[in-house]
Amino acid sequence: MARQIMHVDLDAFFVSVEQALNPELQGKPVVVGGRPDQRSVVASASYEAREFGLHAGMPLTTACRLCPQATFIEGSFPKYRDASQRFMAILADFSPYLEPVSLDEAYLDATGFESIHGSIHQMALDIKQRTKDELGLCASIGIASCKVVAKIAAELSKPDGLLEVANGAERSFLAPLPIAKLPGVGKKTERILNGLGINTIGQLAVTPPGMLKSHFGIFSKLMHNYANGVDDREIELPGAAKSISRETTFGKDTKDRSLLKATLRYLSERVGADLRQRSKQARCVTLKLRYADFTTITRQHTLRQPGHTDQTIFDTGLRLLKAALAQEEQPVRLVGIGVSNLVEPGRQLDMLDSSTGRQEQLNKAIDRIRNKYGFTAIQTGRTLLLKDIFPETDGGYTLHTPSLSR
Ligand code: TTP
Ligand code: MG
Repeated sequence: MARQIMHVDLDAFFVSVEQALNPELQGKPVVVGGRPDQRSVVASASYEAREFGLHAGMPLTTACRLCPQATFIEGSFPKYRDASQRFMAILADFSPYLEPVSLDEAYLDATGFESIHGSIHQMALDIKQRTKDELGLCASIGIASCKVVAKIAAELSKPDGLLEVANGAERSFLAPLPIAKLPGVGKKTERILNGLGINTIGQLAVTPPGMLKSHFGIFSKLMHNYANGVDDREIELPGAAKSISRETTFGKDTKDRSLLKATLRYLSERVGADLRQRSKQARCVTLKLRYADFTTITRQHTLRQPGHTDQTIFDTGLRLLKAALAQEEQPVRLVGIGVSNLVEPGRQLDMLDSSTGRQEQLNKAIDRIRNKYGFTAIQTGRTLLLKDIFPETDGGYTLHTPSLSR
């Protein structure tokens, strides 16, 4: 079944909060950012001010020249934070699958919610009504089968808009739009694409990603997918870790390959255990190395299939480690391994591969024993070496620095 993703974004947020608190400002050109004589830029412009060409990021001096009759307000962050919290609380009443993206913007998964509200369209109208009644603010909403299309729909619907893109109509909806409408396409990317004769999202959609690879590297595939309305990103609930990593600084800088490998194995097992504890799979593995002179490098590899076994993390990390060491003479001061781009476990092609299936079974058994008796209850071949080298670490507990980044 197709998902129903909503993107909700408040119109002229900072300005609208000021207008809600001071009705005299309503319907007028208003700018939040500072006084016109300040060397600052426009943070938010009312839609009335936008008619004079004002927009976020414009120097206030320019804004004042274009629209001297506007009211310029310095703004106060606590007011906006308060409004934002109340806005998110309203959204949370509608769906627990809520991902706040910024102060005035959130994604919501509304799949299957039509039975509660009559339709998803009605649900969006209800959200808009409550936001208006309780906060005096206007929300624009895009509804589509994925995040990127919902976001673009919300943006196009502004102000006070509601735009629904039917499942299956994503490509034809996106096709005529200029590429700058695609999230992530900034001025520089736009220039490069225009240089290649690509001006619309539709033209980008039919350009083979291989043709863009020399310009945009790994992002070419992502751009291609987005341009085709393909985006399988899930709603990320706050508090869900975006990445999991562990690292170790050696007591003494080292070039000892066995020690580096053993440490990498140990760290991979810790990361793998964390990942499985959270019932996640990772698409990306990152190796971090700091050399004796403190130069720090990271090397990343995207897995063909998302994985969560210790072996997958370790094997990938080891390949990256070998490649990095081949290019550097210096001893290593720190080694770290991390996983990111975390996804819910889905049906996996790799499960058909019996060696992966066996690894999963093995990890399950090890996790069970470790959960009961502690992480060090089981030492795998490589990490046993660490016990001799760092006896004081009890096989590891003081050795690692866990890090969950959000
Ligand atoms: P936006 O949602 O980008 O802008 P907006 O809400 O003012 O207008 P729109 O109707 O187009 O959504 O950003 C939300 C708030 O974030 C905005 O009101 C002010 C703040 N902001 C800045 O402080 N600096 C900036 O450069 C931008 C773009 C926004
Ligand atoms: Mg906004």
